[in-house]
Formats: sequence, structure tokens, C-alpha cells
Amino acid sequence: MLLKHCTSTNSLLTAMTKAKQRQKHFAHKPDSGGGGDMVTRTAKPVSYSKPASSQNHWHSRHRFQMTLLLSVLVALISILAIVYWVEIIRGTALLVATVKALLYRPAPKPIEYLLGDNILPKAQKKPKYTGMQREFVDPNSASLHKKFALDFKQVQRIRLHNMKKYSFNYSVYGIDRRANLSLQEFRDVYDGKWPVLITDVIPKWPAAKWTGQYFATKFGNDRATMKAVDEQYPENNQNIGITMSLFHQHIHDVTPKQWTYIGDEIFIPMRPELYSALGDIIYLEEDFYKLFPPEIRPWDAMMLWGTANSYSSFHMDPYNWSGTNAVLWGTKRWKMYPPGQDDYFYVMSGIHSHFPMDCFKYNSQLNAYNIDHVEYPMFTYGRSVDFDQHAGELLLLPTGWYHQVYNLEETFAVSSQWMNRNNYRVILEEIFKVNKQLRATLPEDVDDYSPEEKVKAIFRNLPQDIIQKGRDETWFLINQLQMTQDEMDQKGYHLPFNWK
Ligand SMILES: O=C(O)CCC(=O)C(=O)O
Repeated sequence: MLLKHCTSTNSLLTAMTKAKQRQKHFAHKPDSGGGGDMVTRTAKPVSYSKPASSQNHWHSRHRFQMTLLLSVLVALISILAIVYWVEIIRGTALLVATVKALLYRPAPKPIEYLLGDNILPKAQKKPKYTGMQREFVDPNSASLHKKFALDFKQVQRIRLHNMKKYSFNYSVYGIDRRANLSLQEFRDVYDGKWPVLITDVIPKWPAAKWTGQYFATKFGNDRATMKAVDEQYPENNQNIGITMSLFHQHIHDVTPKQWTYIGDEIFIPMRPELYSALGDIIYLEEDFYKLFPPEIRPWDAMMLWGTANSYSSFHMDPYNWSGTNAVLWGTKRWKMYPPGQDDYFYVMSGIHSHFPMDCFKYNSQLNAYNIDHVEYPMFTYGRSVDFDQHAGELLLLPTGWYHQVYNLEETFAVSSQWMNRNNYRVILEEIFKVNKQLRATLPEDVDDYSPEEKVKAIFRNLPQDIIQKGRDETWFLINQLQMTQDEMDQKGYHLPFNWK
């Protein structure tokens, strides 16, 4: 209506101004009958002046929303910072330490730094342990209903204290070679605490007489799981079932970059003649693994037959168990890392071990014997106990230690593991980590039971699917080894180094 009478911008402005004045005038008389109508009609143009106030309204509404959003964000960040302050400080410190390690490689500190209070670079003021913690909780009084982790430093204090009971001249930060070691001294000083080499056990085993020729003759057509590694062309790497005779025939056809390694969990356990030739180890007299239902009990005599230059992965053992390694011939070079140094090892997460009972696998991709300091700068801080293990020596290695083995020459060993009063709580925690439902099945009063009864209680109500998985895993291994050469060819498997 108004626009109809307007012929120019000027007249429009004049009309708007007049309308505004009228609106002001009538605005003071809102109840004035027909005037109200007038306001309605003449107020229309006033809508041109409305944007300012509605914009203000829009702005203030959005400012309010933004402020609200920011406040929520700040509150959330503050809560996260309060809850995760240790991780945040630790993450920042690790970042700084990584940059430092990349810029100039710090000289490794002596291993005693791991045990004292003044340990490690700043990044490690709060060491991260796989299955370990700083506050010491006595494993035997720690409730099974709650999470548990062991304090390695406290374990070391106990070890150092216990050493005073005996007259042996211990190598506190190195490796002891022991004969006639009593069970009590083993439990006090080494079991779950520090590795030790036992020199007087294997020579008594019938298996001490085994040779490569014996395996090639007696089990020539039987297969074992072997990995073939070609470091120059890793795409050629294979995991295959190899016959004993073929493996033995090519045992010396290796170079530092091309090697093979039999690592077979069931070859020995499946053959009574071999299994019974392994003698007893008095230190493993108490073994809670025997309480596991057979379907989910870890296999306990792994054949490790490697060519010269072969090596294991850098890892901590499954279930965080304590392990044995009996060298029957050859020499193994070990690097063993006391617990508390996980941040340096680039451990892959979320990987599972193919054991009868599900558990995590703590493996790193790094090779401690040929370290790439650019890819793994933090590894420079790691401290290890280094030693060679010779034929006839039995290594007992404790829970929680990362390690890697390098075979200096053709080497044959048998490995196993144990679970007893000194490590059962750590192992149970590993089991609960993956099989969470098991903790919920425990009786209320389980903490009053003896260690042995506690372990039994866990398996009393074991779900059938866990048992079935155990069976499946074992059958998978057995089927794998029954593969013939023809089947191997059909499946496109082949050896990387012309071995046929
Ligand atoms: O002897 C080997 O190659 C590996 C042994 C090992 O790492 C272990 O028994 O946990």
C-alpha cells in the first residue's frame, strides 16, 4: 500500500519516517480502538526497521548457544584432564622424550636405574607395566574380585632382601648360573623375580641325547610348523609344515638374512616317545596349569629348532606366564628386559595369542638385534640383561619380562611355562582381561580360598564355548601338520629358497 505511493527512494524514506513517527505516536495508545487498526496498518512499514532488533536477538541467541557449547566443552576437557592427568602428563613427557631420542640418542643407563628410585628419563617417572603397577599389593591377599597388577620394584626389594638369607655371590643385575639350587632359594630369589640359568637339570634328561639326525631318521616324514624368513624380500616369508628330513637336510643352507625356524607347539606333546624323554624340573613342582581343563591347558613342550641367525620376535609371553627354555644343542643369545619399560617397546595392541584359552599377545615389531632408531627412537632408553645360553642350560624366565632370542648357531630347544604361588595372580588377571565373564562367576568368598582352590574356582563354571574353542585351536594345529607336499603345491605354498 505504502509502496504504491512511493515514486522514489527519497519519498520512500520520507514515508517510512512518517510512518515511524505515527507508530511512535500510537504506540503509546495501544488500547485506542480504531487507532489500533491504524497501528496495524501503518505499522507495516515499520517492519523495515525490525531487522536490527531481530538480528540482535539472533546474535544474542547464538552467542548464548556458543557460550553454552564452549562451557560444556571446557567442562568436559577439565573432567578428562582431572581423570586422565597422569596419562596427559605422561603422553607429553613421552613426546618430549621421543623428540630427544630422535635428536640425540641418549647413552643407555645402567640396569640398576630400573630398580632404584631415580629411574629412567623423566618420561618414565611413572613406569608403565604390562600387568604391573606401582603400589604393591600382596598377590595372595589381593581380592580376585578386583583388578590386580604387580609392583615390580617391590618384587625386587623382596628379592634383594631374600638374597641375604643365602651365601651365594649373586650377580644382582646380571644372570646367575646355578647348580644344586634349592627349591626354597629359587622361590626366594628368582621365581617371578629375575631370570636364572640352571646348569644341572638338562644333562639328566634322556632328551639330552637327541640330535638332528635322530629327528630326520625317526620322524623323517612328519611335519612341524616352520617359519621361513627372507629379510631382503619379506613378501617371501612363509609359515609352512616342513618334514623333519627336509628341514634337517637344509639346516645349514642359510645366510644372515635368510633363515628358518621350527616353532611347533604340538610336535613333541603328540609323540609319547619324545614327551617322556623330557625330565622333571623340581622348580616347577607346583604347577597350577595342571588344574586347567585339558582342552584349555597350554601345550607345554614347544619344539624350537632354528638355523643359525634365526631369531624370535620381541615379546612378552602369553598369559604373562613364567617360562622355561631348555637348550639341547646350540647357543641362544638373549636380551631380557625387566618390567616397567613397556613405553619403549612399541608393543602392538589388541593382538590375541592362538592358545587353547584366549589371551593377549604382547608382541613388538622391532628387532632388538638390529634396531632402527629412527622408526623406534624410544627403544634407546630400554635396559636389558644380556647373556648367552649354552647347550645343557635351562633358562627360567620370570613373568613380565619382554625378551628376544637370537640363535648364534643351529640350536634346538624345548620351551614350557609354569603357574604357581608366585605368579598365579598375574596370570589370572591376563585370563580375566580377555574372558571378562569369568570374574563374575566367582563365589563371593573366593578370597578366603588357597591359591590352588582359587584357580579351581575359576574353572568350575567354565562356559562350554571356551572349552570348544580350546579343542578347535588344537585341531587346527594338528590338521595343519597333516598337509602333504601335493596339498602344499595345490594351495600355492612354496619354500622361499628352492627347497624341494
Ligand atoms: O627360543 C626362542 O626362540 C624363543 C623362546 C621364547 O621367547 C620363549 O620361550 O618365550
